[in-house]
Amino acid sequence: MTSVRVTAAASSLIALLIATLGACGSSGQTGQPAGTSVPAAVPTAGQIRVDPKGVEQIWVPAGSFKMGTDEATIEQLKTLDPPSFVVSEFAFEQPQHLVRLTHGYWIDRYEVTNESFAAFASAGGHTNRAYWSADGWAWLSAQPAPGQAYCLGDLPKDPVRCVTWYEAEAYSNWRAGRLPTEAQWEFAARGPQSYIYPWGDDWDPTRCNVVGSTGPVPVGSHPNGASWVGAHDLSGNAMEWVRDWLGVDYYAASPTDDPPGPVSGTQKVEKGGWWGGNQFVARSAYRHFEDAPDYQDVHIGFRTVTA
Ligand SMILES: [Ca+2]
Repeated sequence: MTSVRVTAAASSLIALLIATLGACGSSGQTGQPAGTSVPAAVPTAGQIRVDPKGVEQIWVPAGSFKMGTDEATIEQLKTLDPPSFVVSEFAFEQPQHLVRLTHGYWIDRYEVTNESFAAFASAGGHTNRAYWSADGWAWLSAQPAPGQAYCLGDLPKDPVRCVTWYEAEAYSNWRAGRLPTEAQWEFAARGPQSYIYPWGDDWDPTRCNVVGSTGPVPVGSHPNGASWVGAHDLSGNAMEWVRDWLGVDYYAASPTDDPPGPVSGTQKVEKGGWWGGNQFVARSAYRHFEDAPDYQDVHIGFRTVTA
């Protein structure tokens, strides 16, 4: 009988130790007190998910890179006979400066498609005030017939274009996201190595829909041009609205951490170059910004970021 009592006591002690060790292990791994919910694991770079609207997104982890272009690279580019309008814009890529994205984020794997933008419109995107900023709603209310404009190339999987920055903003709100900041967009394209192009430092016209192109192509048509995290068409196809206002001197005073762009302005930055462009505008540091947020044309689309 004695031996039985000892065994039972030992069993209870062992069970208690196991339970205690288990609780300690859980707390040590998650930083959460025992008994609280365990947070989801942090995604890995390039991890793919499908968001609630059915759009594929890629995880970009927190990290640092060199934003903009250094003087030596610009001098080298000038030897390649760039168009005069590009030469005049080089200065806005300077000075190259360190930027740190302190939080990871989900960015669309592809440019927003006609198909996805049509879903936004069908869901009342142009009638639901909740999706629109005050300026965006004022723009929309002044339109004779709100809705998606016809645009050259209207296949469902083509990138949506002929959309204003305001519409891109409203669509992103419908997705429970935002337009990427310029820094988020550029980091998704260049990565910690700060590559010149999404695939590396050497120009390769076969990796993007840019040179000699007469129109958009379905998103993802150039998989060998994907960036370090696997985001497609960051170079070419549709040029992409980003969240930032134009600030020609902003890089000189940009904060290192999560630069949001100037607080106000009249024009928005556009990234990645366009179909029919050239190797200079297809660089990830290139900044095209002559367009107000109510501008639209056949070259300009966007993608969305979700925290
Ligand atoms: Ca693009």
